[in-house]
Amino acid sequence: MEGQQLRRLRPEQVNSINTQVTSVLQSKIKPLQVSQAIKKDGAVVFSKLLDSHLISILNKEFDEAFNHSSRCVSTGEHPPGKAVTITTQLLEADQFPAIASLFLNSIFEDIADEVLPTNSTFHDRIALTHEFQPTAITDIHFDMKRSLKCLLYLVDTDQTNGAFSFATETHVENSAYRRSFLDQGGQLRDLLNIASESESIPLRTVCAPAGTLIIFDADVFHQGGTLQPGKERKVIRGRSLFGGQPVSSRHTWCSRSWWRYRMNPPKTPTDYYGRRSSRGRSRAA
Ligand SMILES: O=C(O)CCC(=O)C(=O)O
Ligand SMILES: [Fe+2]
Repeated sequence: MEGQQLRRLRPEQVNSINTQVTSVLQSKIKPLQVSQAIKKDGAVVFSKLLDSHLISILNKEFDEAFNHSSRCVSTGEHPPGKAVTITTQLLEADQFPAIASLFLNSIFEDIADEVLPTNSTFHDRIALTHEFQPTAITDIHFDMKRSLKCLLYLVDTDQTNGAFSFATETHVENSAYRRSFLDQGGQLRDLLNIASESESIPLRTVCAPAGTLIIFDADVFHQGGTLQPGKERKVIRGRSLFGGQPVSSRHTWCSRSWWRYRMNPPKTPTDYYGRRSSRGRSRAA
């Protein structure tokens, strides 16, 4: 990556940021209640969880991740704008202290353990995205792999700059569909995870100030909204991946599961084909 070396902070600066973040989280988030709400509704929104002081530190670190080089940061494809990923295992103690204290906080790990009980990975990669193209960020979809995500708005976000939306409680049917599809030998890449345009999905749009955090089961139908010309959005998101699912999206050629799939393909309920399509066959999500 182009750019100067990442600015290093003194240990006392790092500690002070860590203390501020932890005290906000501990005062505002009760992991058990939050986990129960996510299991029931599919998502929880903490409007303006962080104050403007922390938000400005996070914005500074966000910009540094895009403009400075570091071993733990890699650049990715993101057609609505640009994206980088922080690999948390490679993070050093003085790098991105606000992002690290927030997204690696044990409060979120407790929630992930409760919602995704089987060997889930916890925020091993943190994605930073900056959207600025006048386009839809995603279709209405649920993720191919079962996961729990924490998504933070770094700027005020509404319908004009890609606000995130979700459809309460839809994770229940979507999870059951994936489970049955995989139990019958289906390949993840064939999962029908995009809602058809003809189906009306009752989305709740999160129009909210910078500092708002959304924790969602990515099996709930959700969508990144559309940006109007000249508008931008900045978000940071951590992902915990459920351990009890295939690591690869297709069966290995001629493996037992591949033969099983060829001889006896999964029976997707017929009405599903009208209502859903697969990521591969739809506009990029
Ligand atoms: O960027 C968004 O608002 C949606 C992102 C999304 O679909 C996801 O993180 O799974
Ligand atoms: Fe998604």
